[in-house]
Amino acid sequence: MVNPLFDRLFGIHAGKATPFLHLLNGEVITHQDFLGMAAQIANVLAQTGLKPGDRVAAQVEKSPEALALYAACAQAGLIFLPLNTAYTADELTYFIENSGASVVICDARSEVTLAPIASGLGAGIETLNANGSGTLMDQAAAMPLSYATVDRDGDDLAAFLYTSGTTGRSKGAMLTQNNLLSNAETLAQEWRFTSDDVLLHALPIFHTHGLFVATNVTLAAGGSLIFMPKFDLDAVLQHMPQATSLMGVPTFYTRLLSDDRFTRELTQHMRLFVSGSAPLLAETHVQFEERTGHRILERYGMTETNMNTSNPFEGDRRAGTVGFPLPSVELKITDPASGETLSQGDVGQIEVRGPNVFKGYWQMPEKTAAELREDGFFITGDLGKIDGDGYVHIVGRNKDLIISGGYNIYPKEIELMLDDQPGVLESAVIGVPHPDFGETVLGVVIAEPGQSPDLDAMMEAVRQALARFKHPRQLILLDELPRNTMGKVQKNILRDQYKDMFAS
Ligand code: MLC
Ligand code: AMP
Repeated sequence: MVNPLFDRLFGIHAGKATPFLHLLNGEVITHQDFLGMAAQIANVLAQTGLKPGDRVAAQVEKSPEALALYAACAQAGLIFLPLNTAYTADELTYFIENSGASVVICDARSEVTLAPIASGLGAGIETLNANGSGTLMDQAAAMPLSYATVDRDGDDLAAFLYTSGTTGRSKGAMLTQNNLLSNAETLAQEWRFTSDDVLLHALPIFHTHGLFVATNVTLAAGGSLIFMPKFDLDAVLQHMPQATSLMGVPTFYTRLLSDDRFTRELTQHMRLFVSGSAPLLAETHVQFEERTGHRILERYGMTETNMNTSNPFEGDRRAGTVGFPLPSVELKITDPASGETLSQGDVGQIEVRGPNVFKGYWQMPEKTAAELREDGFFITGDLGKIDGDGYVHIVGRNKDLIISGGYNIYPKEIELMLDDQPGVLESAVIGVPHPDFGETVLGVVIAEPGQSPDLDAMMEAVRQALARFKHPRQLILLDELPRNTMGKVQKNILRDQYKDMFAS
């Protein structure tokens, strides 16, 4: 009777009255309390008729109950499908339909909009609000504090995370129990996590970084989380003296450095700062060390692969690099055209293989085949090189992607919308440097001959359809797009032209 993910991350803490979640109101939820909550939710889900392998779509605010829902899915053998709280009804409809979710769990405020969508797609609906209220926990309250853990194999699916694609259609990355577990255990060891660790948790829990890295690593080590609803600079500064570690996107670190209260003294009790999800500027790394004496540990990962590389815990954490492949992860640099492995030092596409690499995209065998080779290597779409000391450098992307504050935005999705608007001939969406978010979105629009598209109306159409973080900060009307002799739009020229648009 086994369920590797549940047993080794959650079940091992059964009966422990040790703290797991420190909430900002002073309340502490112990490992045992948390397991009880998860079991109650698992009972509710099972009673509503869900069977192992069914998908549970959740668009809920960050709360202990939302995290317990993840544990409940693991215990009941359900596939957890967390969704960004910024997604609009249009975006959600696609995810619910594509995944074939059996139940949608949402904030009560979204229920009016989502209930008809869910029922139209044959899914049930439950509510879970930021304060833990709602129909899910109302039912859970009457349930037993234990649940007979469902047997699962390490190769069984544990979660779907949707990632956008270069064609504008999101793909459900299928992650197995072993993908998540192997990575959590490796990272806990590599980063020397123990039960004494207290991690400042300010990331969202609907993405790999906040859910599978920050949470799973802490669980694997039996440590605890200072569980914050979101990254709030004042709260992070206030609680840092009680913490030992922080995981964040580069925006966390630039925001901390922008505040004079962030001092060496404030970080005295900290042993580790980890950065990832987007490139950390070497200058941020240097400034951080000057201010605090700590060297940020940068690592590299993605939704489909969890974490691939990490700078060393002991040893030189090199600015501008993402360190070495993790134990049991193979990484090679290949020629994008031929797929041949390149010589050391040459720039090419980064490919990875290991127990961390996902199973493929849900019901998209062609897209899976295009990115996941038969021999198990996954083509990341990132461009990089390995230097003489073995450090991996990410030097660019072979995919048209913008990363804003750690969120991925695929230009194609926005371009398709803009192209559909009245009077628009074509458009190009690019990422330009932004002091807070690293990159931000800029839309360039070309009018049909004799037309003058209404840019405000276009922005309104985008607002209705797409999550806030994907909205272009500005739309610009141009006469034509720069193209090469093959007729391909030269986005690099546009990026260069507008690179200082949002510079501080
Ligand atoms: C919020 N906004 C953003 C944004 N986050 N816009 C662009 N990019 C973002 N990342 C919007 C808000 O809705 C708001 O809209 C306005 O921008 C300003 O908001 P803010 O208050 O300044 O932002 P804040 O809420 O503080 O959020 C910023 C942030 C957050 C950086 C703290 O985005 C965040 O937590 N990012 C982490 C993302 C993450 O977990 N990525 C990991 C993916 S996994 P308005 O309407 O007020 O103008 C992965 C794999 C790996 O990549 O390797 O880890
Ligand atoms: P996501 O699809 O949200 O998981 O984002 C994954 C992408 O984030 C990767 O393919 C990289 O392009 C980028 N990324 C993650 N970590 C880093 C890092 N440390 N440096 C540069 N880019 C990163």
